[in-house]
Amino acid sequence: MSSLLIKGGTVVGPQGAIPADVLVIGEKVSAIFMPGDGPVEGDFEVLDATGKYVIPGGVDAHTHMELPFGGTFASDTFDTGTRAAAFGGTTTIIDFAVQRTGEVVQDGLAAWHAKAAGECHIDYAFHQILGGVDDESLKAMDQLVTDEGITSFKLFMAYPGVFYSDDGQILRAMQKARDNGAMIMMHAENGPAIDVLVKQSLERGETDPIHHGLTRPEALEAEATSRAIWLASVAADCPLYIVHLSASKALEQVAAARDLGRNVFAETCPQYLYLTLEDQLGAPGFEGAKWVCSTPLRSKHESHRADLWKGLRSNDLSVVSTDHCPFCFKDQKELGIGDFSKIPNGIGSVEHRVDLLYQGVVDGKLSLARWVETIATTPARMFGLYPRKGVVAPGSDADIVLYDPSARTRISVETHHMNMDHSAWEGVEIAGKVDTVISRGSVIVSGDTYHGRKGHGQFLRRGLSDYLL
Ligand code: DUC
Ligand code: ZN
Ligand code: ZN
Repeated sequence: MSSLLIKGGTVVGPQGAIPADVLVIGEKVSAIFMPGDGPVEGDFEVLDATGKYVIPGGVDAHTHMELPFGGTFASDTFDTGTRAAAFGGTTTIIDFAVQRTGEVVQDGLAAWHAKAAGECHIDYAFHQILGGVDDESLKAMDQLVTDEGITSFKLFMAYPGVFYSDDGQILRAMQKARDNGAMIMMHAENGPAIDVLVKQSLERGETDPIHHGLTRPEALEAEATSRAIWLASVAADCPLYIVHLSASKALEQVAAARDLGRNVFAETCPQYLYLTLEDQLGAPGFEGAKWVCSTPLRSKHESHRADLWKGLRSNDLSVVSTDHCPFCFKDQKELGIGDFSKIPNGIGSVEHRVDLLYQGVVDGKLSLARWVETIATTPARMFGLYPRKGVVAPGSDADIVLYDPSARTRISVETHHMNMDHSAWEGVEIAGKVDTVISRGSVIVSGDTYHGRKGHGQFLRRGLSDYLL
């Protein structure tokens, strides 16, 4: 069995930062020592972590590899997307298996297993999208929780005719989740109202990408968020997790529910912390298509970004995921030239989340401990992967990142590993860098060199969320 001694670094977890050495035996963390107290000789490789943070590998709880969407497919496969994730210090993804209306849930899940099996470079798990809530899919929810290790279900209040569920369907799924302990993940935007605004906008001849954002106003995210929270209360406080929260008023709804002690949680994504409606989505011509995603980027003239950072500090936002849903500009985003509503929705960031959030530490917006919590520990706990993932502790999987705060990262399409012909983060510089990435005891990235392999990643059956009352 191979062994590694990670020496001289600073181990960071939710409890803070402590200088310590970490012994890895096989695929697991075996022991943590006071600096220098570990074994001095033996059959192990020494990794010098002097000057580096030793953190748990990132857990990205929201990705969409190969998602069929808007007449095309998300451009990363499980192969390209998980390799890119590894380069960026993420060692676990939770992707979304899809059941479309009329399909059997288990068939949708089987299709996702077929896409991912043998292709992944890092460990992976699935949530299940329910595109049609009926007697059969409700029964399937129990089976997935009990037998398949799928313990969270995404519903959509948006996208009528595609993934949309009405309030009655949502309530039924929530009641089922209350019974079996699963988490309901909600895409909270009022889809029917958005469709009216989109139609009116197009009738006025407004076709540019910025109208994607203008027709998905904050009020329709806040209203849907509030409605989801009320529906969950009717379902006896069913666990509810709002995905890709982007707007201040939606966050207010989540914070109010949490103040009441409710089982309500939310994530945001790097794009909402940094990018804006005006500067990116409103870029000249069709350029803004690169930043078409839902929920949309919000106005820089309002307080969204500052409020989201505050929400991360206060734990009203518990997790940062990417909603990685990449589309190339050529032939994919271009499907929406002349009609913003036909631009495939999504931004690719799976490679950059750990770095982008570290920049929040550098900028004084997040503590080191909170960085690790939001990118690794909390997503692992939220979705039943803890303590196997999300922490550097004896017995946990040796998914470890050595992060170098004295190096720099410059993001560019020229250097990224995602299967995209552009970067939503082109030219962004981070005052830190992923140095070494270890997945289940194997060094898969060191510096800019890749040592991993397709097929190393294993499917993870998940338990119930740690946070349930
Ligand atoms: N939002 C996106 O931006 N892409 C995929 C689906 C979604 O909800
Ligand atoms: Zn969504
Ligand atoms: Zn998504």
